[in-house]
Amino acid sequence: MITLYDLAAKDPIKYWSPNPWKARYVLNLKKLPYQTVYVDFEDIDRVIREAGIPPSHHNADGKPMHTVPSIIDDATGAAVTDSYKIAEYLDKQYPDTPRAFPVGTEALQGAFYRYYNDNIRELSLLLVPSVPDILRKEASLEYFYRSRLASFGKPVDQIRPVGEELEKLWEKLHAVHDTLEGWYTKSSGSFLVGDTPSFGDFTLAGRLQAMKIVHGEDSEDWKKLSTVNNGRWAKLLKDLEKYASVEN
Ligand SMILES: N[C@@H](CCC(=O)N[C@@H](CS)C(=O)NCC(=O)O)C(=O)O
Repeated sequence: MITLYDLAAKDPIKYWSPNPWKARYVLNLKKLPYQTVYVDFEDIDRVIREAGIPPSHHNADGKPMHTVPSIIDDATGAAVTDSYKIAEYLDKQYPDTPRAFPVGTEALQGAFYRYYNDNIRELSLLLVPSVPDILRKEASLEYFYRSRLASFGKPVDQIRPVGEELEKLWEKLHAVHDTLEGWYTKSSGSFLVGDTPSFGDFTLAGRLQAMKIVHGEDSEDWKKLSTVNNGRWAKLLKDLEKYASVEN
């Protein structure tokens, strides 16, 4: 059995966090049996470390940091962290299952991932201020406010841009999605690689899911994102629905 470590949220939301979403999509694509452990923000570093999973990165001050998603695979004893590495591990370990990185697309996946992550950062200026609404514990809120003040340099409730700055942010986000739309239009199917869902689609969908779940389906932010590019991104989530279950 594989154990997936994911971020907790208060009822009725179960899972929402963009990076764990990618691992969940991959596990569902492969139909591998797994269980999910939901961890509150303030416990992530300790719980993942105590589970024997390596750090995903080091803080600016050199402190090793543990993050979700992480997995432990009882069948092999492997402990893997980072959504990309988890997908690579599962492709290698379970070669008879559908691949997150279809053969021959590895370079494309890497380039797509790099472009997306480098250009979508500003989306977090919309996402982060709304995250406190869905956390389930007081301690999580305290941790979240403290850690985001350190990383964003301002209090969480001042992160969301307003007025002209908000307009500029949306212009940038639309431009990024226009580029993605251009690439998807060239595909022979509805996914990045024709009719085959792959890690690139999951990367995008993970962030879209987070926006939709954290802000809510009726929110202005989700309406904006889900209607640009002729509704392509809402359709992408729909097309991936069968890989979006909590557990298989
Ligand atoms: N590059 C990593 C990023 C993982 C990451 O940043 N995870 C966040 C949740 S989406 C986390 O665990 N944060 C812990 C914290 O903020 O303390 C991946 O793709 O898995």
